[in-house]
Amino acid sequence: MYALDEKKWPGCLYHRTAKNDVARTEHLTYICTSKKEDAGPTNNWMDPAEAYHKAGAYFRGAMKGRTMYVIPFAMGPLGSPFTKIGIELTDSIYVVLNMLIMTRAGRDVLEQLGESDDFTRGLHSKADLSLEKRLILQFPEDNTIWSVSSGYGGNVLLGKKCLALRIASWLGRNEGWLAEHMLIMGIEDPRGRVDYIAAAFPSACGKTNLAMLIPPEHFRKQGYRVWTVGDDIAWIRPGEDGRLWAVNPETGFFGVAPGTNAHSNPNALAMVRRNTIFTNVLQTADGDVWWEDGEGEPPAEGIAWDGRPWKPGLVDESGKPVPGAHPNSRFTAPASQCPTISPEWSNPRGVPLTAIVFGGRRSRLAPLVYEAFNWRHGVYTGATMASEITAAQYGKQGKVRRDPMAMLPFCGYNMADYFRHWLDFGENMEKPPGIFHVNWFRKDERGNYIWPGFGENLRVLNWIIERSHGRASAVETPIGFVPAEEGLDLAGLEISPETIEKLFAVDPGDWLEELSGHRRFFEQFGERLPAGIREEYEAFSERLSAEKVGTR
Ligand code: SAT
Ligand code: MN
Repeated sequence: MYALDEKKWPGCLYHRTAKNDVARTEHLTYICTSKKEDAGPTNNWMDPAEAYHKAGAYFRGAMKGRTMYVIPFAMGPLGSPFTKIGIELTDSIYVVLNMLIMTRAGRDVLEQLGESDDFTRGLHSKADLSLEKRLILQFPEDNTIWSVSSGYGGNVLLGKKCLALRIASWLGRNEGWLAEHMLIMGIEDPRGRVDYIAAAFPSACGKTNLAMLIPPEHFRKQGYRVWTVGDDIAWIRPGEDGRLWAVNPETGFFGVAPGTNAHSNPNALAMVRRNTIFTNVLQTADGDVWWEDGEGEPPAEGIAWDGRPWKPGLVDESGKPVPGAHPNSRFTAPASQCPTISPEWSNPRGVPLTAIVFGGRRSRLAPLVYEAFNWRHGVYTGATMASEITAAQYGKQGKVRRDPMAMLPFCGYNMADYFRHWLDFGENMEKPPGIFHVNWFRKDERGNYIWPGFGENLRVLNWIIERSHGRASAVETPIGFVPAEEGLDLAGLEISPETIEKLFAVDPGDWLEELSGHRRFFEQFGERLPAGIREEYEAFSERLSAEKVGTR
């Protein structure tokens, strides 16, 4: 790890991973349960005994001559009913420094734990960093995580995806709560009333930007403010008042650097000015960093993420531009440095949720926003989420993959049981929040995005909040309620009526095709798929066939 220029980047460090180790490796990630069916068809499964044996061989002697660090850490504020404790053993100083930003780590945690053995056991070694010996293993029955031969973020910061999502989703099912891949944000209206929203999007779909959104002029003038609570993970529990309450179990942001600029996310830029770790961005000899689609001109020369010399305009043999920063390069920054961090962000009670939002990248099909008819239909909407693949996942970029609740790579048990847990969860709730679906990424025939996105997304969130309080008007379509004309506040935005029409179009033909995708996805769960999901599928199919024209 390198220290960056103290004047320009006080307290900041640079780190470069191995070239084969730049994103989570989902194909090497396993849920290790005694019964294969408990991991379900969407997870890789390995028998626990075999997994311990196989990884044990890779771990044997792997830390020889290295320093082993012991990291006691808490996910969630200490003393909160939400909080879970973990201990990670690692031979990577990069892991230690990141965990110190991303989690509450240190002596307090050990004191809180006392004699109890109720903690997640995490073991990590970089070993030889080879793909052949890389395994990311979750043992939910043993509350244990083993990760070997990687040094990349989500593979090795065991508090994050491994504990706070995979293991926690399992614990949540047993204990009656939800561990979700969701940002949490507060929207304050001119009267000072704050509504909190939790929103699930797959990795690299703009969760960090949305959580730190700056209201457009039109809203700022009226006194609207946005508060950031979390950008990646939400733990959600029913409160005594019948509402749902959520905490962000993390204490930092591990965000994608490329594309972070003064337009997309000025708050993130301000946040990463100090005490931040940069991974795989472009580095310069004089201790500066840069990334594509960031701020300022690229430096005249630098060292690319892969350690090779880099210059602006560099192309490969086929003439393709060579980026200086890896598309999945990251910053790790303390949440407390975010200018919009919510005063409630580490409240042990969490924050009450007004609405739950699902979203993905769909160039076609999904309108800008729609509201599910009720909780059960909302669960169906989340269960059928899909998104085009980004640089955060291994696979062909741009291809649509089904990613229920953005949890496909993170659900620590059979996804059919996860759907059932969600359905049951809503049964006993007095005041279930509304469930919505958004798509900022719709394109026109020429492939251009038709919604400006970024700060303007507040207009959509505002409709969601108004709707949740029974105020905004909507029109019923087969997929749910879309804003009525005049429903969405578009004041001060230059957007043509035709574009609006396109943004909200619901094409029954496209949706019928989508429906067969739902069926194919659900088939893999066989008998285990809950009846509630089946019934929603049938109801949706009927609504679609009854529909002649689908737009408002
Ligand atoms: O999994 S990471 O924590 O590295 C980031 C992500 O994919 O969301
Ligand atoms: Mn994520």
